[in-house]
Amino acid sequence: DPDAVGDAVVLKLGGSLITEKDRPETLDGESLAAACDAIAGALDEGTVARLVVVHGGGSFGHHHASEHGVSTTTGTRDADAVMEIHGAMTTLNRVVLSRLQERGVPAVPVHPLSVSARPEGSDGDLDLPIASTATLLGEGFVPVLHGDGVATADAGVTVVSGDELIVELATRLDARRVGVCSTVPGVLDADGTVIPAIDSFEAVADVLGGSESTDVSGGMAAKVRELLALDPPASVFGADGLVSFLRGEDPGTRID
Ligand code: IP8
Repeated sequence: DPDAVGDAVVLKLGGSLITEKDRPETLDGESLAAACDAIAGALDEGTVARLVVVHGGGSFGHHHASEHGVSTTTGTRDADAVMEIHGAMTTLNRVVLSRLQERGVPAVPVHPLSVSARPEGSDGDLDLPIASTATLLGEGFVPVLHGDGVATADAGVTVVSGDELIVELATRLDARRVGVCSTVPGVLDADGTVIPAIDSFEAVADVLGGSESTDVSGGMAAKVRELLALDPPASVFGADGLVSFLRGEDPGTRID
């Protein structure tokens, strides 16, 4: 793949981490600042050379999506609804960008609604053209993508989650590592203890349950399944683990 960048790290900042999930369009400014400090520090130290950031929706995206009954599989043809979801997400994206930029991180936006689709015949799978992100990375920028609306054949506009985006990005960029930073310290077993490593779904299926989902993008079981299918190793960790992940360590749960 001529677009592959090879040594990129793909990092998701969960919506629950950077926003107050229960209050519409409310930021968790302290957690966002801490995450941006960790990112700026890693780029300064050179422990990460190329970084793509993806952030989730939290109380920005999910609030509007559920208000309009829109999910990753159910779409809308109402342009106002699309603009409410996309508008809230670009508002959050602008804040993330400016928090990164004020720490010297060369962060620039890539809006999924503008570049990707679930096209006819794709069975709902995401097509994410990678040229803009790959070229920005090659030129030294930190592309920042986000959960968004996405054009969907026969459904109008559905939601694309940050989790879908990191899977596509990691594959298309041939990334080195994937990190998922959220408010949970890792994948938890039945006692609430972090499982240090997962290398097969069968080993954890009982603990994770089937498909119970708490937001429009699906629960932990689906997340683990997708990260297992990826080529590069992935880590799921909490805010405390971000500095360590960016140093090349394996905080939380390593999924490989
Ligand atoms: O928080 C979904 O992204 P996620 C964003 O990564 C929207 O699931 C628009 C609801």
